[in-house]
Amino acid sequence: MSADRTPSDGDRPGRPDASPDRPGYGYPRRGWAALADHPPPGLRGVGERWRSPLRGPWLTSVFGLVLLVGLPLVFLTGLLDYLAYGPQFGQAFPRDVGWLRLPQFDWPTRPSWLFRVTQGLHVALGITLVPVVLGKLWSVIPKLFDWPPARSVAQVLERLSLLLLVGGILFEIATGLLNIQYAYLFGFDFYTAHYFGAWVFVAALVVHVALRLSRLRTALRSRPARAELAVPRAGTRPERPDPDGLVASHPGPATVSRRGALALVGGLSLLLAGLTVGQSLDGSWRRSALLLPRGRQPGTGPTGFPVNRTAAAAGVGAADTGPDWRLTLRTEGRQASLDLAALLAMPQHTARLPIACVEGWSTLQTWTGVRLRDLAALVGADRPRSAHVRSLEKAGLFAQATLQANQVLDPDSLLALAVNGADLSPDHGYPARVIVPALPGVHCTKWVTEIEFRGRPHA
Ligand SMILES: Nc1nc2c(c(=O)[nH]1)N[C@H]1C(S)=C(S)[C@@H](COP(=O)(O)O)O[C@H]1N2
Ligand SMILES: [Mo]
Repeated sequence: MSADRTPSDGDRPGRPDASPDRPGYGYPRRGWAALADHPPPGLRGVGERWRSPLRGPWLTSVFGLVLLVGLPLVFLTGLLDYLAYGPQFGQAFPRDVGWLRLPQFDWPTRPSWLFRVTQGLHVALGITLVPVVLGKLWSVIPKLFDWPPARSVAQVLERLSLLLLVGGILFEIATGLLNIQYAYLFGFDFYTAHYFGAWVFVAALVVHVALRLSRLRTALRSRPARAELAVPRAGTRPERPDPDGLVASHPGPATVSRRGALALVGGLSLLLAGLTVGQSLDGSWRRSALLLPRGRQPGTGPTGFPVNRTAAAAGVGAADTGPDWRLTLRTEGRQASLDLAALLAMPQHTARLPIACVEGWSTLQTWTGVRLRDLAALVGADRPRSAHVRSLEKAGLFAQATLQANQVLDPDSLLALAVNGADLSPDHGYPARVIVPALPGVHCTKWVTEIEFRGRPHA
């Protein structure tokens, strides 16, 4: 059904330039005012092209409210993930964040699923909100063609904040999605770009919310959600013209109801969530993670869980991990060298702990091995301040990692020699790998060859 009113531009609030009451109306205008009357050819009449009667403050505010709740959660879990990397050891990227430095604390080891949840939420919620972001952009698209581009200082500042807001969120989505697909197509460091991009976006979001929150509240109150969701397509009418010009000046007939539009966006979000969560769940769920190639089940048996980097890719061969393999333990002035038999002769401890990859996938497995604190005690480091772990892998960012004191001393922190009752497979780090509760997967070093305990033992 078509609109039951035919408003002209002159009726519309918020476009004073076109008002017949304006002094000088009807005469050719000069300077800035003339610019307003002469949009560039590509923009001429562009506002009229967007005629959906669904567009308006209410729909925009519904999307806005969802994002207002969801995006801060994505941001906060992102910051937590940064802190989990151990920025105090220079392990988080970007290393130097200037005055954006976050309060530093030792990332806890309990609950052991902490990083699994913060990182899983960051990635899954980020993906799930993509359709809502697109819905929100669709709902405000005529605003992006606002003309004249600069009407007042306030309008210029607002448009600038919108540029950072829209540009910021699209940049975060693009870099985030490429990263979890392991597609490093960009010529810059992902972590640095994603980190600073997030701050740019959040700064613009704060400005945007400060400017718009009261309008969001008014718009949501203008149409009770329950009543609006009961309206079918045939009864769908445009909202009243609004000062922001979201409502089309010549709305066309509704091709879908507002509830239909919301169901479409919500349905797409659920679909994306459904294709994502499997990467954080064990069992047959994992097979549903169609969007996340690395989070899927690589095989069966005790070592049939995802592999980040294979032994072959890491350049670790059978010769390195055979009978000549030794674990070197170091601390100030002391050193010990153990072969696999010596490690297996030490007290073995079993713990059920997750590996949670920064790219979003995670898995819970049962690990058996020697406690890190027992290894520290072996070289007299009863209370080390940190431990530096090195892999047989020669190059690469993940060939080493530094652990905090609490991560060394936790009774479930292991140099694992077995998983689910079987020897580690070559791809999972044979003969020995680190596994620590709540530690990002990236620091669970595989093919360990040396651990150096640092910091004076306390008296
Ligand atoms: N030496 C070494 N250890 C490593 C890595 C690596 O590339 N090299 N990848 C890390 C990452 S990013 C993750 S998520 C876990 C994955 O462990 P898995 O491959 O056994 O599942 O191993 C970690 N340990
Ligand atoms: Mo990882």
